[in-house]
Amino acid sequence: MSNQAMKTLLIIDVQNDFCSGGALEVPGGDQVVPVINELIEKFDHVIQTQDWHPEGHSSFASSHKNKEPFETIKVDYGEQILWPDHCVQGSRGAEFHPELNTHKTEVIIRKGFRKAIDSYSTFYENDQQTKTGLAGYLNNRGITELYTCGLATDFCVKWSVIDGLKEGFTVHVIEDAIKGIDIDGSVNAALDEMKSAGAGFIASGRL
Ligand code: VGL
Ligand code: ZN
Repeated sequence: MSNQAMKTLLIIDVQNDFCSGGALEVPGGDQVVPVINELIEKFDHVIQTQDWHPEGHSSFASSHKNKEPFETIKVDYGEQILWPDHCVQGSRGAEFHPELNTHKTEVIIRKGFRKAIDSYSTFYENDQQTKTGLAGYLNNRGITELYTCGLATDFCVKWSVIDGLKEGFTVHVIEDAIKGIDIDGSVNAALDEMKSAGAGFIASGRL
């Protein structure tokens, strides 16, 4: 099969908790939904990720004494930002946005399901070592090129893009199909980091 026929869309974490009214609302998060629904039609293969935490996950501020959301703590694998409880396994907040078209999705990679470790990237958990299996899956199917979209630009999108490049994939970011949380300029920093790592940027209208 030609490369062109393997064009793959990777949709990151378009879940209720990251959309309006959600526990970890990304400003304008819902706006990516119609853009992504149109994009899906233009791709041969669609993969989704789903943030999927057990109750009491170590990334939740509520799991730590005297900690508030958005404070940072030191853990074995470095620094961890503490979040409001979000994307709890089986909860409505963990479900995909009801208007997102998921029919074409071939595989859903769930992440963050180990209590002691967070996972922003859909390739490795936050220790930067434990693999999710996505690279193996893609290699197995001969998929070499990914077009990335979804939430949040400065966390799960950024780390998925950077680690995808590290794993040897060609990675494009669909610039009008991502939205970020933006903590102290983290969206602009993420865009710079993804560019320096070798990601291509493209507008959805050009696909
Ligand atoms: C995310 C923070 C915590 C994301 C997930 O999807 O970007 N951010 N969990
Ligand atoms: Zn999370």
